[in-house]
Amino acid sequence: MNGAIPEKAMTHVLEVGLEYLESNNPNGLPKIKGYNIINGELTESSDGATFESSNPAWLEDKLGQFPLSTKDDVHAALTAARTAFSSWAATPAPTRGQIIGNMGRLLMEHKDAITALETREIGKTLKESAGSVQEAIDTCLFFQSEGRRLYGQTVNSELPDKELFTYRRPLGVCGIINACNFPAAVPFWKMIPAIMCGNTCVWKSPQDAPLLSFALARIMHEAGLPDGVINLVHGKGSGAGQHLVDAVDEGLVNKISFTGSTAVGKMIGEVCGRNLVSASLELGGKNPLVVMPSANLENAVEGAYWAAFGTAGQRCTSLGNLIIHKDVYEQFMEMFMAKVEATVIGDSMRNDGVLYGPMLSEKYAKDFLVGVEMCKASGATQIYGKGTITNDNKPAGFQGDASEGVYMWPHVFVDVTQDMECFHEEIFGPVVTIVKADDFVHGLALANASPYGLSSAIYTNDRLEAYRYKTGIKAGMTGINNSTTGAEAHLPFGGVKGSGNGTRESGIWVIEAYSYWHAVNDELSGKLQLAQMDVEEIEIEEAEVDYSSLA
Ligand code: UN1
Repeated sequence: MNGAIPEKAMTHVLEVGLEYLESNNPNGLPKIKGYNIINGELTESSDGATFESSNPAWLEDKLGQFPLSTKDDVHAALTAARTAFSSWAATPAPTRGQIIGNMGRLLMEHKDAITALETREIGKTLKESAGSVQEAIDTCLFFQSEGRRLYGQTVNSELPDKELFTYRRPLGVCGIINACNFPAAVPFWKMIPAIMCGNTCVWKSPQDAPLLSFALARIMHEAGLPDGVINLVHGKGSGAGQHLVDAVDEGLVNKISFTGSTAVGKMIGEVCGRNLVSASLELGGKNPLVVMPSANLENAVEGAYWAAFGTAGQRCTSLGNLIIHKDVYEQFMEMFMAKVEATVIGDSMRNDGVLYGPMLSEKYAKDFLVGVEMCKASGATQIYGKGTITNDNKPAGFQGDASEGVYMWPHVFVDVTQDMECFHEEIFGPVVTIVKADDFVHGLALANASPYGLSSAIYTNDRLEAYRYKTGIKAGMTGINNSTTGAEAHLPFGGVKGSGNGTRESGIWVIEAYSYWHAVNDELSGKLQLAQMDVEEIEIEEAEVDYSSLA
């Protein structure tokens, strides 16, 4: 080599800066050449194909160009993850935790830039993007010290001179597929505990947030992550993500963790099930929020409004069915609609006081409009909302030039009943379906009647009602006098029924999803002792006492 730097080393993720492409971006922001990161190296797709990422608040603003990964690319990433596994699994857990802590510290250092990038790529308000980045930081800080625990147990044996132990062991190669609505928080919810437990990952970035994912993966490497432990592949539609799922059938994946739609989650669950591969599935929600007469109505209106329209309704925890007790229905609706009509919508990069921005991408906008049509076809009464916001069709609070991005009106449907499709179906976007309840029992029954069971909430100042709701609702998460959204990074996150397969993200509970229990026994007696059979038996002795004489 005569001292020349081998070409491969020059493409290492840490050895090249960002590459800027020619762009006509109206806001003067750069367009980046994005790469897959496989075994620490920046790679293009094997056939050279690419796709672009656009700012949904300003579609002409192109953030970058990314590899449209092929099956070969996904397989190269899986091979890298498989190769890196044994040495990563053998790295002491506190050291793995230290690297995770470094990730959190780097994220703190770059928080403003990452926040702005998230807003530019998916249109969430700056405040909300900062929240999502903070959730990723919180996850790193939590799991940094979990690396110093990752406890197993010492268990007493039933035989003498024998010791029993339990150890948490990593599963192997994890396929990570997340939606784009929490593009910093959710992949960290998955990959941070995965690598803390000693697993390696192939991360398929969401098609609408490839630049943010690329930046995060680079930060992870800067933090000291060894090559091949997290491998990033970009892709679109049923491309790279499907190749990753197909690889389960080929025996190349030991775990899939997926956040997205229930339909895709069921497909992944089937593939994993037939291969006995563990799957974590965080799926849709039609989250109910019940308002009872004893509630502080102002507080309830605020919580319901935020749950329905914050993030433009694009959280899996967003409010679906708003269930209002008939005695406070009129009063609640008057206050609620006053807020809805005053909603400020726009690009938070350029306007202050925005409640929500554009849809996450054009694809989400298209799907949302199908959901609105479904509400109409269900027979619900539409009292607010006129579809896509345009310069000729915009609510009073819209800021800016609507033709630049993909913005939606807030939508409100009333007279919704349990027999309607819109009562049961999740609609990802700014819409709420409103149901009237006769009493608490009816309200709880309505809250339990959807096929989902992710988040739920009740506003009441009656402690017994709150208790009965908490114990009677079938959901993974419940807010009492709070909105349906806003789970914290150290509580178990996940759902029941159509919302998932019972696995949890976050906190200590997620560790179950990325490790298996290994039971070890150490026979010190120098002989074969048979469990159950060679155990000393203690006879129950015949007692002289006549207990019946005591009564
Ligand atoms: C999601 O929409 O997939 O509880 C995650 C919340 C957020 C996370 C939502 N902390 O709403």
